[in-house]
Amino acid sequence: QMGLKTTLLGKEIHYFEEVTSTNSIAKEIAASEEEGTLVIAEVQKGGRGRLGREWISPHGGIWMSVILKPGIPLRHASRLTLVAGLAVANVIRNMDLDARIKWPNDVRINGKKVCGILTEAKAEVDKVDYVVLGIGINVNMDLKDIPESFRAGSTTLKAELGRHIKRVSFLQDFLFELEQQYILFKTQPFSHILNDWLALSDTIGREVKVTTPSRIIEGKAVGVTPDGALVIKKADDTKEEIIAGRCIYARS
Ligand code: BT5
Repeated sequence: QMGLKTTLLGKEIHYFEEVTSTNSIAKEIAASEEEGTLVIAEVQKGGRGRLGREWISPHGGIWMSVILKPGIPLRHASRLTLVAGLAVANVIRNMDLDARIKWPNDVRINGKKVCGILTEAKAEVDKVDYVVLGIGINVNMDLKDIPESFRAGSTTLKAELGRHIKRVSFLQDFLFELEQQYILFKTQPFSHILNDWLALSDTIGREVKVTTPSRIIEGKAVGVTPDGALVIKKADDTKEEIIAGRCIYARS
């Protein structure tokens, strides 16, 4: 098809020039698709981040959603965010760039975001019917294609490497890596993946401020639970686990 090195991921690919959001399309078709189906688009007009935020998706990036059917409990779905972040970081590190992961879903180079991940799941009682793993990677865009308000915190692979990246071969390498990590996810204790993730994350040990829809928690990030929740030690020495939120590093 496009020279993929995978056996599961990308067996079926739905390719679009322009969509609202690949995650939205993937969710619409997920029930009738086999695991591994990919939705990919050149441009997203309504790319979504978490909690209603937008994801800028002009020409030159990789905007894709992977449909997975891991048959896991819903509370474990957020683990797949970590799996995807690890796979993205590994592939970028293979290009000699120092990619780091910021909890829960940002892959960054020199403190600038190059990739975001949006995991959405549908569950019957507690078991997931499907998980849609939405992955956006800034590959060949010019930084001027990113609105000024986001530009300072963003980067692209092209900007970091100073050259154009062949998106098809990048995608082949990424899908191969993601498939390897997904196989490990299904066959090994999650602690193995978590350890690899922790080794590439720059969040633990930092003073952070995490915003959730209901409140703001400040303190030191001291760990990640097996479900991917961030453990924060607050000023009064009590600990809190946060499963989802926006994390900002305090200056220090
Ligand atoms: C994310 O949300 O980082 C998840 C992004 C997921 C995008 C993929 S693309 C394929 C699939 N289809 C979709 O519709 N979505 C997925 P969050 O952590 O909420 O971060 C959003 C924030 O990142 C925004 O508020 C901006 O500050 C910043 N941002 C937006 N677009 C960006 C870009 N292209 N590069 C870097 N930062 C960006």
